[in-house]
Amino acid sequence: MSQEGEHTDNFIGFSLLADQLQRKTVKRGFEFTLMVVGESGLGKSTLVNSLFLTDLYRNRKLPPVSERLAKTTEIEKTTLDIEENGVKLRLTVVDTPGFGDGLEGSDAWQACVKYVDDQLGQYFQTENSVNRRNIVDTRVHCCLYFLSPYGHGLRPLDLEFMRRLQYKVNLVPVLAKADSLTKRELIAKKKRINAELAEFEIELYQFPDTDSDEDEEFKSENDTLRRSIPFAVVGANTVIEVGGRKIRGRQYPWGLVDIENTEHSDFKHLKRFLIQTHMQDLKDVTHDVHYENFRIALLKELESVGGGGVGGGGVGGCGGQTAQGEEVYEDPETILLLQHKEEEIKKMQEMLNKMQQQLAAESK
Ligand SMILES: Nc1nc2c(ncn2[C@@H]2O[C@H](COP(=O)(O)OP(=O)(O)OP(=O)(O)O)[C@@H](O)[C@H]2O)c(=O)[nH]1
Ligand SMILES: [Mg+2]
Repeated sequence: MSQEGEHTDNFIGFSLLADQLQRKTVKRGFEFTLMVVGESGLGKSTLVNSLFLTDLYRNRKLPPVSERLAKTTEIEKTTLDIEENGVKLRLTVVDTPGFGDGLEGSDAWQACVKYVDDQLGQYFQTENSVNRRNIVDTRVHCCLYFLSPYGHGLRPLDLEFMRRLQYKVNLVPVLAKADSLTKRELIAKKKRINAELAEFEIELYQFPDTDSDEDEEFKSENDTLRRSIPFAVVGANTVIEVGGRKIRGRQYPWGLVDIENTEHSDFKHLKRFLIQTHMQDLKDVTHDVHYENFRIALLKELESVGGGGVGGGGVGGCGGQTAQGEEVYEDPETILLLQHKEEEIKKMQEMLNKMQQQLAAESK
């Protein structure tokens, strides 16, 4: 559908979403939240800038590159209201601080998991309040997980992170800084990553199966996108003019990498996947699967808390069952997980109290 020339600086492409949507949604607007997670320095901030922000900042004065590329130190949420061909999109990008190869792993994942959980909890709260006509959906609809191009496959921290997030959010892995790999290395690395993701049973976002009556073009594009996982990306904030055409790219002594050129990276596939072809499905899966799991687990926990004890259900789908019968845990990871669950239950209890107060106030 999108041809050369269409991906100019002032066209993002989400208005093509219209055919996925009902008229009412188009009129009211569309909310979408994307989160980026991964090791420090892999180009998360640069990529979100390349994907959306530079498009949207085109009329504004940009701070110097050095300022824009500062290390991210806290969770940064940027919301942009954009309108294209009469379709409104409220896009939120959640940029998270990267973690290093030190030992701060558990702190790093806790902040991200908490962010995702808080949004699910907030949605639950508003959905259950009297005034629920204008629910603002801040849930994370997609989490891009950045993998290093330098290591051999997945790192322990990558596995840890993805395990914590897999049942809470649509996880989509990306292979960062693809320009540092040759084509052959890239293919080998993708293969290895996919094999390891399967071996460790990491639950990624599942592309929907295409129906036999669906458009051939759509089917083949869905397959291309599915096969691109992990999307090999190159980010760049620099706009370079080549032959009168402005492109976003990285300049090297040996040549130029045009990030939107599908020969160089999957950047364009990723952009299309996110804001054109699969945005609606990412939202549906968030609501029907991740939110539903969270809601059911929360209700179960609240029920058991109300019944005088805390059960051992998987809150928010952290995965796995706790042992039945004797509760003796020696494994530090299990102890940590239980502590985390206890904190979650406490948080839910607080949320329930707040909701009850709110309901009481509203019914007055
Ligand atoms: N070669 C190459 N360099 C990149 C790419 N993307 C970003 N960079 C560079 O990598 C450095 C780090 O980029 P950031 O976008 O700040 O990385 P980050 O993941 O947000 O880092 P933290 O905020 O610390 O988590 C910058 O100097 C970027 O210019 C890429 O695709 N290829
Ligand atoms: Mg950053």
